[in-house]
Amino acid sequence: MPSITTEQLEHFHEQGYLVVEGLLDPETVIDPVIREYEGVLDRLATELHAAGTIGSTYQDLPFQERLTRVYADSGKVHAQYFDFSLPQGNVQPETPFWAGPAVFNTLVNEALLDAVESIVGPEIYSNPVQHVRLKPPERLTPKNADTGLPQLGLTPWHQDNGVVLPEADEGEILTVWFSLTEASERHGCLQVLPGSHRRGLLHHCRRPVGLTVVENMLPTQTPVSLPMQAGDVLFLTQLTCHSSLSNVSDEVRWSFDLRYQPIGKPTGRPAFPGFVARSRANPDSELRDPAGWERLWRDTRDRMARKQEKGPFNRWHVEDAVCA
Ligand SMILES: O=C(O)CCC(=O)C(=O)O
Ligand SMILES: [Fe+2]
Repeated sequence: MPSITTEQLEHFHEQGYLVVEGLLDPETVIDPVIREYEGVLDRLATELHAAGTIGSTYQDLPFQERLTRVYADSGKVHAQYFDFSLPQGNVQPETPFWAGPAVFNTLVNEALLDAVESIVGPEIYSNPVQHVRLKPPERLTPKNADTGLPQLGLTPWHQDNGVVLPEADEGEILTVWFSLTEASERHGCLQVLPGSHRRGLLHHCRRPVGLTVVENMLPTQTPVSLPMQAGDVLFLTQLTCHSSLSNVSDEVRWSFDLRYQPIGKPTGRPAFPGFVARSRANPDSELRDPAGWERLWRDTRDRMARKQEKGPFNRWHVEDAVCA
């Protein structure tokens, strides 16, 4: 059942974003995900220790501190190890990813899909553009040797339509972002430019911090910060300009960003696998098996590794004149 009120829906369409507080239950939805990732971190720490890359497995530390120490000690942010997506190039047969059952259960969570249904309609496809982002305290995050920037820091201003292929331009892809822990400004929460979704797709350029709206095209209004608690959910249109701040706290900012769209439309990332998350018209087509979802990603990894697929994954080119 659609669960967003008319006022909330109006806000979403007017402003290009909407925060729904307390949509996900921390105890029954978020805690199982946290427990699942504790196992993933344990495996990473054990592997790195066995390879002599880190001096301890730090097994007595709580998750956030353990993650930060493992990253710092190994000099590397192992983001791909935790992500439920694949890299956009150089995929290998052993490229790690995590598409576990607790993660899958959040993707098909009823309360979440009810809210998504309010915006996307009753035929809902899980678009494969999705990430877990474990953003460690910036002062403890290993730096990129070439740029001197933290290996995982702020996210620069962009529109999500800018990070996919033009095949998705005519459709509606909804971004769903939530944090598993507190995401205050100090933790590096999201920021939006309200109403920026009305300006169409802006030109993006590849910068050292990532793909970003070309500086002189970004609307000059004051950004709105969106501090959120675990269980609050943010919805963004595919054209809303957004970014995230640096994590200047002592804790990890731990978020999921997911995408949903109407069934049957291009996803903008055809190399990766989506699935039917909800279909009122054809409930039998819904994917309900977490192992089946994991297999979709494993098969995709094997195919991409075998064929050495290279993309493209977006439409922007380094040589674009406006990026000079
Ligand atoms: O979590 C972040 O820092 C950025 C998230 C984002 O850009 C997105 O969810 O589309
Ligand atoms: Fe984004």
